[in-house]
Amino acid sequence: MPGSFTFNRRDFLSTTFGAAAGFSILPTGHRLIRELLSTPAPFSPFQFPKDFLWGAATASYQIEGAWDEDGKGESIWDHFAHTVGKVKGAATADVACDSYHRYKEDVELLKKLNLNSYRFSVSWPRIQADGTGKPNPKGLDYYKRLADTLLEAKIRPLCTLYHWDLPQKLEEAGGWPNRDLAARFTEYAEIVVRTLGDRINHWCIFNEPWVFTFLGYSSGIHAPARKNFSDCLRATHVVNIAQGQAFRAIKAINPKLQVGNAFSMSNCEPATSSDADRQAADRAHAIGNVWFLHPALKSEYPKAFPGSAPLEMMGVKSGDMELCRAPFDFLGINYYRRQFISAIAPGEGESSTGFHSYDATQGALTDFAWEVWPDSFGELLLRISREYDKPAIEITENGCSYLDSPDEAGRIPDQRRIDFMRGYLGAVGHAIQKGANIRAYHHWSLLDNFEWAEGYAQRFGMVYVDFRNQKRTIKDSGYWYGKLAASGNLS
Ligand code: GBH
Repeated sequence: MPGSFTFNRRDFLSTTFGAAAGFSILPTGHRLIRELLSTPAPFSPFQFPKDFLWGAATASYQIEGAWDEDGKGESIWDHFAHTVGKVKGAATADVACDSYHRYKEDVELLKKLNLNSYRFSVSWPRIQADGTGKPNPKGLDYYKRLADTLLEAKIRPLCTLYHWDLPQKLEEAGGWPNRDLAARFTEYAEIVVRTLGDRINHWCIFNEPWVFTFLGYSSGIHAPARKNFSDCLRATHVVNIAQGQAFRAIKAINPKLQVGNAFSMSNCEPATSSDADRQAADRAHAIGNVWFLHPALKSEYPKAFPGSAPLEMMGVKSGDMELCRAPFDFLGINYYRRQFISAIAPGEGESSTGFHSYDATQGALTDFAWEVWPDSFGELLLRISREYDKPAIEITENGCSYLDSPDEAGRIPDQRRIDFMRGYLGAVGHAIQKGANIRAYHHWSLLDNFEWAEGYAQRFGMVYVDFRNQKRTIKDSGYWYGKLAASGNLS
């Protein structure tokens, strides 16, 4: 009944929350789940192309530490972690992996793993403590040194301009729902690219805009911990504008620079074969996967609601959609797990709006209780490839948390991570065979690190970090991945 649809804030909240944090669990034995069971495709060996890039990814706040050194300002994540009750175990990233001081050791690790691409991010408050004004030369120097060390090691730097550490002062000025942020961000992007664009050719503008807008401004489980739905929607629009403006600003500095973004994506699988569930899954895909991609490539919001998008609530003005345009040179995709999507909430009956999102639990679960289901990754990659005309794709993140720690001999036998990587890289190979143009894979993460609201309770690294003394030890999965990177032969 699209004609009679009116935008209902409460419905939307409940549905988007489900998708946001994976809060809903489909009850075991619920009739929906039985229709979903599919058999995983058998693994098939794959020889990756010679020029395929093998990488690892990290982010400034999660690894750097040195939170107030050399003129760095406070970020919303410093503020959040320093607030009682926000992060598990009262953990902070004041020190984290201390990569601000140990970056050379970390580049050595990348070399040992035979990797030729490293995705890292720049901390905005290191460059502009308050988010405006003159750049801090010491902050810029750090990233110059890091980039030069990578280049000497023949590792391609892939630099993300924003991986969630907004200067706290800008949050106090209204944060991402404030339209001024688009200009502030563009100015910051220009500073970084003017300084580092001579040595870094590949850029991601934002990391996971969906996550930092929805979890930061709507569900509040991430910094800046606001719980205001219309603020969140406004933030998504400002971020879309910022994305377009930063894209043009970078190209104006040097049109040869390759500019992309890192989108969080999750295969949205209808809970049953009913039309209602299929449509719900399409809406979940529109909001969760392409809300920041569609405006960039098509100058319009995707069809996420039974009616049209709540443009007024989002603060969309005439001419804005042109500002959002960003014809990316490549799409970065961060992929972790699929979601089951239903139009029906168990026990609640039919929902005329939105969708309900459930964590799938058919496959094995990681220690973060995320389902391992590689086929869903291949499907998502082929869908994006099909719907956006075969763009160049880089996997900018993919990984899993397992808590394996050193045995008596000091070795870390994390076979489950090896199985995960083998499965998910198999899915990448499968998608390439079917015509997707995928040129790089970055494992999340190089190091065990500060996992946001989870603190140090999750370990995503191929390298174990002993946070008592900062000792790094390559896990078995790291050695396995290193061999694969050298041969390109997944078997
Ligand atoms: C990516 O986020 C991030 O880019 C990276 O920084 C992070 O370390 C990595 O993945 C691993 O998480 O949804 O209920 O499980 C992925 C999105 C958002 C997933 C927060 C974990 C925690 C709450 N992440 N979410 S829940």
